[in-house]
Amino acid sequence: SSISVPQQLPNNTATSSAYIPTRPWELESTRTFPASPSSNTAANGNANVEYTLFRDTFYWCPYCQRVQLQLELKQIPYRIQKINMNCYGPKPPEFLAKVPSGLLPVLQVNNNKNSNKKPITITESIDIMLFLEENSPAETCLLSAQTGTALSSASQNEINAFAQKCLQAERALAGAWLNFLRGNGGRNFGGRAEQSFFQSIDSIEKCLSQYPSSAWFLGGERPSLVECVFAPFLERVEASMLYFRSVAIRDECKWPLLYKWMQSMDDVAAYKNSKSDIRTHARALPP
Ligand SMILES: N[C@@H](CCC(=O)N[C@@H](CS)C(=O)NCC(=O)O)C(=O)O
Repeated sequence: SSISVPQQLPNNTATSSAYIPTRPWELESTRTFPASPSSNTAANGNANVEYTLFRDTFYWCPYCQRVQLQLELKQIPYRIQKINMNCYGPKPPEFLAKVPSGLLPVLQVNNNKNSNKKPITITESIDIMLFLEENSPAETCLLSAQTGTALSSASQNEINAFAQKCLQAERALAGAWLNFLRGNGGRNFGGRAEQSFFQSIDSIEKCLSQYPSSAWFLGGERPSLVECVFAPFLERVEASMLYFRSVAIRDECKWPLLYKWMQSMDDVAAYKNSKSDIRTHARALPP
């Protein structure tokens, strides 16, 4: 039996319904949300959009993905400006003038009330995310007692402290993962790097046990800021561990809460739209 391969792709891919991308924000540079009260932008105009997110041209960067996921979950309108990562090509001088390090993501606040309407520029994904939490309507808050305590009686301070703990577990995972993937010429099985990697997954499982009846880190019914931070890295960890180490982190017996989290995350439309695939991640991140 042979696999049939189309001889030629349709040349009108832009209008063929089979080729409409599922990522709404890639179609245009300004993303608005019909149901969002702050979506009062003129028909095709960019003028009133408060936020510009500078992110990498081909949507590989996990730090950019976490910020964009947050904007999507909060339904905050934003404009995207794509900037090359160094591996694709040069960055525009105007961008480098704003951000000498050249690191992405960058959030530009276009009409900031506190800076005489001069645009301000924020770097570092977590700083951007905390800024967005502080400067958006309370009902969209992804760190609020409402999100966090639907199933508990924790105070906002307790939630913030627990969120911090989760974010530390995320950084520990990122470090342990890259060590296991890349360190020691790839001969890491059975060694310290492998052990630390599994310990970092155990810590995540432990964080998820804080609110065991909810799929989410902070409890409640909606994904939180912690989900936005974790998802892009867990996606890459899952891919590269399967591809290069034959390790499945999505394992219902070993890490049932992480399993439930990953399955639930895959049902979140905003996340699904941002997700890449195992092979792309593996090829982008060889050991
Ligand atoms: N700590 C930074 C890390 C950002 C970062 O490392 N970004 C990489 C892309 S994943 C980057 O812009 N590198 C420069 C380049 O590749 O051009 C953050 O959280 O925002």
